[in-house]
Amino acid sequence: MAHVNHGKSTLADRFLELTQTVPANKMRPQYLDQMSLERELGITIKMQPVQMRYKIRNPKSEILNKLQAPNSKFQTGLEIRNSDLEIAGSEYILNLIDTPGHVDFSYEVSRALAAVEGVVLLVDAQKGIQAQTLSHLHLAQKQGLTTIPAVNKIDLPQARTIQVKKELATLLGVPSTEIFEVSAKTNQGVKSLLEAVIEKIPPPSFDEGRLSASSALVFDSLYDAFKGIVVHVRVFSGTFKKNDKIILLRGQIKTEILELGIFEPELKPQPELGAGFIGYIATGLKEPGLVKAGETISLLEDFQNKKSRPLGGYQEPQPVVFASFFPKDDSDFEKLKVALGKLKLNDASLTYEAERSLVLGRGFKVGFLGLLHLEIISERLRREFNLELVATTPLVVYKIITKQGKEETIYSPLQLPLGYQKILEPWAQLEIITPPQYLSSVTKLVDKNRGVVGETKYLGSDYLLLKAEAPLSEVIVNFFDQLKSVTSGFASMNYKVADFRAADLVKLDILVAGSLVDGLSRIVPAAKAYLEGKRFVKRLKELLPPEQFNVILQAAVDSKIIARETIKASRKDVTGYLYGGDYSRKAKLLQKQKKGKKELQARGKVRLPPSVFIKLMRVQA
Ligand SMILES: Nc1nc2c(ncn2[C@@H]2O[C@H](COP(=O)(O)OP(=O)(O)O)[C@@H](O)[C@H]2O)c(=O)[nH]1
Ligand SMILES: [Mg+2]
Repeated sequence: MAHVNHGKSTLADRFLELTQTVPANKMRPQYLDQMSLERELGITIKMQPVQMRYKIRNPKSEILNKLQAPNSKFQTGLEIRNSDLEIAGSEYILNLIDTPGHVDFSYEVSRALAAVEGVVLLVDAQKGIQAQTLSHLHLAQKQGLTTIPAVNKIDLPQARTIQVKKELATLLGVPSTEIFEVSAKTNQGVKSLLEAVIEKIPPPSFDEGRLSASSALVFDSLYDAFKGIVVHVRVFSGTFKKNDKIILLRGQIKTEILELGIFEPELKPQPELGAGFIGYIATGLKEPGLVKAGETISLLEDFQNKKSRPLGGYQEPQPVVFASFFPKDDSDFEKLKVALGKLKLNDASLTYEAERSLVLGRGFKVGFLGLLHLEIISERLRREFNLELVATTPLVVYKIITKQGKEETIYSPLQLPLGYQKILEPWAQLEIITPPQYLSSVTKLVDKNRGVVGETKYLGSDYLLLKAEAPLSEVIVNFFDQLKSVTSGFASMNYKVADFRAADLVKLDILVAGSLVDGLSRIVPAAKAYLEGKRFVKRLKELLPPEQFNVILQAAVDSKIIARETIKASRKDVTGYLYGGDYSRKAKLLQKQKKGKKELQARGKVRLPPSVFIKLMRVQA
């Protein structure tokens, strides 16, 4: 695990080569980024498990001792006994999960951590400790996982290897000498790091008493047209075989194992999956809603003998931003419903609920962990499910105190009643890591976004950890980009939602061709409403394609117009293909065009794709 871009997927490549998991002719950079979207964006979105085998030629005595622990039977058919360890060249099975590093995908990281014994914490030798280095480390420490710290990219001319090692050592409270130095590019130090994983991370241990009560934790899943729901599991106890009857303990769903196996990283069928293994189980279940991340799978037999106990499971993540998705074609509603169900299997952080809009028809209100998450989901719906969508402006959740003094949650500005006492908005706690020379710029930025700066702490001599609080709506929109720009790209940040606070907020409406576009309304600070409205219609003008008529764009607060722009008509020459003669046909066509324009104008219906909304959200404040 690491902050985004510190080299996790590239280091995984070297491990795959070293262990000959992927043949040389099939190797490509960031091999574990299997989705086309990941490859295009150059970032990891999904965690990806893979099983590797590695032989140590000259095992160190230390390793031998570790493995002599009782019950370290971690491979079916391979029992580690003292005699095995005496022969040089013991083979080890390693289950690796490559994780994403972007803050929007932290839920992926936390689910992966529940399936493993330890982590490699990677830090870029040039960039040093960044926000997700800290937040992920905290997650691993909470799980009590063994952490192996390593500095990556030591080949870079700008590498600050010595300092970064010191920073990491201070953070972890260990001597600098315990920090590994690697280059995932040149392969330097990679072998020692892999061997350290074997040496330092304990093999899976099993509680003898539970060996018979089979249990496997579902940490992820995907939908396959033939195999149904394929769950990704970490087996904690017992052994699962093909055709075994199983039960999902929380959902109380019974089924049979169609197929099971390991990740290479492609699915590779196996006869069985034993305790300690990470692998997949094809359940044959076709209803996507049946399986949730955090489920425990047990053999039906154990359940009937009352031996099965559910494993810890996961906390559901809290969405921070909501947008509504409507199919462009109303008849695609069912298709969208099925698509969201299938996507949720593969993205446990997704939440959604059916919704109806007067203008946009039937759709879903969808919750996301951030704007990048929103962007990824709308893109996956388009690519993987062939859906053309219309979306509403992404918004954080607000609360209002009604006239009667009751507290209500508002997911969309349209839900704002005419009268209310006050609006409360969510606030976020921020952790910003920045070189000290940018402290005043960062403070100014927090201030400009209605936030307040808290305590600061040095992490080594080159970096400061700054705590701050700010309204969530400011944080999710463009705070991060601004932070990057005022610190020349050096700062990073992490945030979590804290509480709700009262603020002077108003509803800003957008009218296109005279009628309100219900998906474009937003809640904004009263003091910023005028400027925001002006910017919004201006940006909208740039984003919308011209129609055959003049389109007037307006912004309004409390039914008062505060800004206006016009998109000039682009008159399509519908008669162009008619040469001379036949005047009456020409006239007819012109007549038809006029009528079409009128209809369009009357309906004022301008449908916006999700990409336009996401761009609108990125308007610089
Ligand atoms: N110079 C150098 N570049 C590296 C090294 N490791 C990774 N990179 C580059 O850093 C970028 C991010 O790598 P990636 O593996 O996708 O990072 P991830 O987001 O942590 O998975 C890519 O352009 C890699 O080629 C390294 O050891 N040295
Ligand atoms: Mg990656």
